[in-house]
Amino acid sequence: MMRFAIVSTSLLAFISLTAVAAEEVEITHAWTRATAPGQQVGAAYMTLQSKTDMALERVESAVAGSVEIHSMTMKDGVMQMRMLETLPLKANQPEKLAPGGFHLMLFDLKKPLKVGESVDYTLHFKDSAGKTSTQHLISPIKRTAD
Ligand SMILES: [Cu+2]
Repeated sequence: MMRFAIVSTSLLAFISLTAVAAEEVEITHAWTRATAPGQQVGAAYMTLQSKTDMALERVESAVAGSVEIHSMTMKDGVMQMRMLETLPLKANQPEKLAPGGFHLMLFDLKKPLKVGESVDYTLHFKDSAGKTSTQHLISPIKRTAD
């Protein structure tokens, strides 16, 4: 009986560890736009899909002084960019960050972003219960989405 109890406890521990390690938001089509020499601002794109209602709250990268979540809309024939406090992700509904729409804006770049290299990001999420989580992303630097 004692042995059975020990086995089932470690099995439970294993299951909960696996659950924590599983990534709750699937990140695909990630890329960061290459910059010209002297350019201080960059942009990054990706598709985010969460299994549950979630919000992207904050993004960090060592290559940028700050990273903002932006939307881009056409108003009276003029492209307008707006900073978002959070980017809501509906369960199982892909949210595309792509040129002309949502994007991450990188300010105060520490170095030029060169094609063939990559940028590391830390994405901070919060679910509808208020639980926060982070995910790391390695995004290749490209000239276009290809
Ligand atoms: Cu922007």
